[in-house]
Amino acid sequence: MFIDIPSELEAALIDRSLPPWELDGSFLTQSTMARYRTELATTPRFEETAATLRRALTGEGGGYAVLRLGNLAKALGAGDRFLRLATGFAAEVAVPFSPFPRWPLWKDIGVKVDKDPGKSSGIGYNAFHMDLVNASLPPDFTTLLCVRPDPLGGGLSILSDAHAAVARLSEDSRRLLADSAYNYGTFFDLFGVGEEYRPFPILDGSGPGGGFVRFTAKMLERSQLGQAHADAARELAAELVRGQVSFMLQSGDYLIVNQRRFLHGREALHSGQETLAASDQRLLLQLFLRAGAGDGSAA
Ligand SMILES: O=C(O)CCC(=O)C(=O)O
Ligand SMILES: [Fe+2]
Repeated sequence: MFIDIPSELEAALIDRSLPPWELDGSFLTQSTMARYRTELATTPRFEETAATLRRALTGEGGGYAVLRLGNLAKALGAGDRFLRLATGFAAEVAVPFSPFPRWPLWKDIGVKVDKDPGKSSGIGYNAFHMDLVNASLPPDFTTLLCVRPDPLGGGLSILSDAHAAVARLSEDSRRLLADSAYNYGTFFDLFGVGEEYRPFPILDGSGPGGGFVRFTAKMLERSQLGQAHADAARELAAELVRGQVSFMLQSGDYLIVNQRRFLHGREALHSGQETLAASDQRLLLQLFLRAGAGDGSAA
């Protein structure tokens, strides 16, 4: 699931400068998509690398990938030129968009020592979840570009195959998870992700978001749930941990997760975050992708 960029492709990409992207509402425009594709398609081995990426995300047994863009980040810095290349790779998978109208296309996930430690940019354990879990149409893919890992050595990324975890549960638990008995968080001012979904079933194979295991372990502590439904959700959380893989994102690593297949999270950052200057703290950039109809990524 780790994909290296062939060195001749790296060399060509370092010489290439993609134009700024344009947005149509919260989505990257078709003309930016076409322009990036045309530019990148002429670089050596780009098409095969993009195909490898798509296969890792949507092929048999796949569901996430880490594209290793570290050499490009080193050569270009983590500024606009590098972000345009990362956006170009993302656009080979699906359409980049921002569900948050007030945020730029790439949203910072830094370190906030005063925030709820279990939430995005908090310093604690970020339990298994899907992003925008309480939207009727969550992003098909969530992507995280690592600008800087935790210099103190914490913050392993965790991934788990959601459907494999569900398959290990008892039929009783699965029946409970299919009830519209779950809720999480608030919902306001979001674009491109449908309506608020509350309450929702965790297993909803038939709805507009068919195929999602609509789950966040954060609901176990932060939402009011009935006893039996909470127990089933806790079993699912435990199975996700049992099946997890973990790895450290390095500078320039680009993690892409197919939210219809895998759930993600992050181990706690190392203690001592408050002693670091903001410019040294871990920094990721987040981007979401919407699959088009019939491109196979919804499978
Ligand atoms: O910090 C991380 O590695 C993951 C963050 C995350 O999953 C989120 O903000 O939704
Ligand atoms: Fe997340």
